[in-house]
Amino acid sequence: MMKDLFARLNPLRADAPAAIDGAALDRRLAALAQAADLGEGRLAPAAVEQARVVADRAQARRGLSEQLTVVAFAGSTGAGKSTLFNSIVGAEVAKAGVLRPTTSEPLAAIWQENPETVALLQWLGVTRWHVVDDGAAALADLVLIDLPDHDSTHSEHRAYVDHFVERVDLMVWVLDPQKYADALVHEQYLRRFSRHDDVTVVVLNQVDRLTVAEAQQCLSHLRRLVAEDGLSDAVVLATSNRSGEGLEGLAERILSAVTGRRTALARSAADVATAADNLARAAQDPGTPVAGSRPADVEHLTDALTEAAGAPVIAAAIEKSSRHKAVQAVGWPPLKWLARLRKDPVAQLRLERPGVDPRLVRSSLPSNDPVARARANTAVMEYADKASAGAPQAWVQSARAVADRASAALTDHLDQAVTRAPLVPTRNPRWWGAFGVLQWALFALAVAGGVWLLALAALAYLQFPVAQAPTVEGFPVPTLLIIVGLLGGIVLAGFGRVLARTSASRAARAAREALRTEVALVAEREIAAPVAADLATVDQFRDALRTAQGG
Ligand SMILES: Nc1nc2c(ncn2[C@@H]2O[C@H](COP(=O)(O)OP(=O)(O)OP(=O)(O)O)[C@@H](O)[C@H]2O)c(=O)[nH]1
Ligand SMILES: [Mg+2]
Repeated sequence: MMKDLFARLNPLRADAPAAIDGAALDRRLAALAQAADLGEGRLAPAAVEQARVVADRAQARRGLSEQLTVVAFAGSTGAGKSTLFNSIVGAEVAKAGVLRPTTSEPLAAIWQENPETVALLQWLGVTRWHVVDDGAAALADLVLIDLPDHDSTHSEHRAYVDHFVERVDLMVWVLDPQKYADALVHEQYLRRFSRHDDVTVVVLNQVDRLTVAEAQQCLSHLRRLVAEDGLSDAVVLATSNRSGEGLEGLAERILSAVTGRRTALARSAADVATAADNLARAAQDPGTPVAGSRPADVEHLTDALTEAAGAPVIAAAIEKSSRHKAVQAVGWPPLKWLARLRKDPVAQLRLERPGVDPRLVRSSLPSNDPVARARANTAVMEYADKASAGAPQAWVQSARAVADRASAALTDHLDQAVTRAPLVPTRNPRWWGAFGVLQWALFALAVAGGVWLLALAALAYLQFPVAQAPTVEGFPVPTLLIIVGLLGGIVLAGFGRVLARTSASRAARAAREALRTEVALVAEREIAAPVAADLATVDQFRDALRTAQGG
């Protein structure tokens, strides 16, 4: 029967099931392996593991003869797999019967027994095979397998199906009019292989038991179900072993799979694409562009870290210290010593350590305190979330993990930024010197006036004839000297205070800027750069998946 069936067919009419060659499959396999590597630690381990298993299996199939095409009949018990197998082989090779289930082990039919065929059978796990010797040269490269039922009461039958469904090149699902809509075959098998249109055939067998109208109805319902399973391009045929209907169509499909010599490649390509789909699903990729490192976000992060590094405390200390020193410099000379009694807040914070390696010292700053640390962490996490916006969920998580790891050492880095930054002004404002000189001059005037008056009083007391002190507008000059000296000193001190306040807030601003410059380097190096490096792999992952999916 086999000979008759295939003799009528013209193998040249047979098209290759998919336009894929070995080099293209190798590229897709490499892309899948790369995507799995990039997913490692980011995606659910099962998805990564599954991708690797698929890649390994496809690689193993690549190493076996791709000239040979493995076609298997699977389906529910009693659907007629073994009978169909015999019809195709053209001999009673497989046992078919009324006792359910009949077939309990896979059985292969081969048309040439050579080392390649045997190696392939061994890899498939087939232990029983029949060598057909009917001279059908067109089928020399076919390995046909009859499987046990997938819906068996015997669990090992289902285990066989699960094993073979992952390995054979072309799956032929044989269903019968009673059970073709069973959820089991659709949900547990066909749906899982929605990428496998090219290498899946669904057969509605035993149509001789239906009227022509019923057969039409069943077939179109089955076509709909198969399309809903995602296999809209899969071939769906009606057959009967009794009437012979549809057997030629099935034989033709099998022949085209064999002569096209692309079925093994197409099957592996479909597996690779499915594994890539699963990786994409595991990554929860919205497919939107990744925000990445945006200058405004880095600025925002830098601001937050500058605050966390203690900018408010430092600025306040610098301001206070600057005012304090200004008062010392321009204050009224007799009272200067009072200012010296107060402690310099800059010294208290240990901000001034000329010539000391900043890596070796710690400041006594609030970056060490838990609130500042928490604030820095929040800012870092916010940054990671902003940068990873649009990325697959798996990368949103990994960017957070990268940022979290970076945060651990952040306190130290911020503290070093504080010690590195030139916070304390190295030079005092010039006007301090001028004011100081002026203060001393005014004080000297007052002292001179006082001494002059005392001298006059002493001379008068000692009854010396004393000339009147010179006057200006009726005021004696020594008295004027005292008044001008004292008043001038007080006014100058007051004026100095006002100026000191302005220059102190300038010094505070400069300190804040200097700190921010150092913190910006920390933010870039410790946070933005590692997060960006992590997110750079999103494009690689997406490209790899696209390649693996055949896009
Ligand atoms: N009417 C009709 N009966 C068929 C057809 N194909 C097979 N049968 C009969 O259906 C019964 C089961 O056939 P098998 O080929 O053993 O079925 P199977 O799918 O291999 O069953 P298991 O090995 O148990 O999974 C047998 O009695 C066959 O003669 C068909 O096209 N039409
Ligand atoms: Mg059987």
